[in-house]
Amino acid sequence: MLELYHSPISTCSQKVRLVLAEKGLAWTSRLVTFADGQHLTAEYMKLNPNGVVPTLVHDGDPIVDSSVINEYLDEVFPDTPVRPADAKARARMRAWRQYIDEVPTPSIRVPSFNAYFVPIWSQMSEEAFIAYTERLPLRKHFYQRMGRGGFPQKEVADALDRLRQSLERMDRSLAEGPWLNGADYSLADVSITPTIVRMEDLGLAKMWADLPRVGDWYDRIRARPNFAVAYMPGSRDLGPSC
Ligand SMILES: N[C@@H](CCC(=O)N[C@@H](CS)C(=O)NCC(=O)O)C(=O)O
Repeated sequence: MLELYHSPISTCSQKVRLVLAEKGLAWTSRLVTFADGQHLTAEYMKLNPNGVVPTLVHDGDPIVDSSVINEYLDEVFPDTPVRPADAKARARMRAWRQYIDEVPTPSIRVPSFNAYFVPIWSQMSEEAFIAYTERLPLRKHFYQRMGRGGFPQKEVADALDRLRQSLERMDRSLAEGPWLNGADYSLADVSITPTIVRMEDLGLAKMWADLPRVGDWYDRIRARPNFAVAYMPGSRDLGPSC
């Protein structure tokens, strides 16, 4: 039995839902509401000591981190593979995943948090905000750097610069396409999809207007059957996100 602790709006949860849908796996939804602090309860932190979503529970055993969960799902449920069979192609896919986890994924949080979280934090007292951040096992300093007023303009500009670099890298790779890692849809495409969707939702789609291969890839990503399933109602609503 597969249970997924997740949130509709969470980009990391979207990554895992894309793979579950691609493979046509049945799973039980365990919604975690950030606004209620459900990700920080002692009970949830037993499953995921990082206090973040998603967490997959398979036959009672928790597996954490969206990239790890996705590889696990492909290992345990090999039908409709999302990793290439060839070892070198698989290494290239993992290099993509590593780059995506290191560069665009943390970068999108900067404009995303400013847009979605600041309206909430700005209504909190400084003491309440600091007290909240002290409870965060993974992001305490990240939140404190952001502060109740959001990230400064320079930090937003740097994040957008890194996102542009990622788009250019995608564009070069897609020349050999049709998918990011070559012939087949893979975890490389899955890993970057939520960042591109979030960019669109933040009004940043113009950043790939001069990169038609990225636009074409995104059209094909949205047309895949797993997309509509993974982007369940609420996935793209404005509100607390990450
Ligand atoms: N590396 C982790 C990161 C998970 C993560 O950052 N999850 C966000 C949602 S996308 C979260 O739960 N944030 C809660 C918070 O910021 O307090 C993964 O990929 O699963």
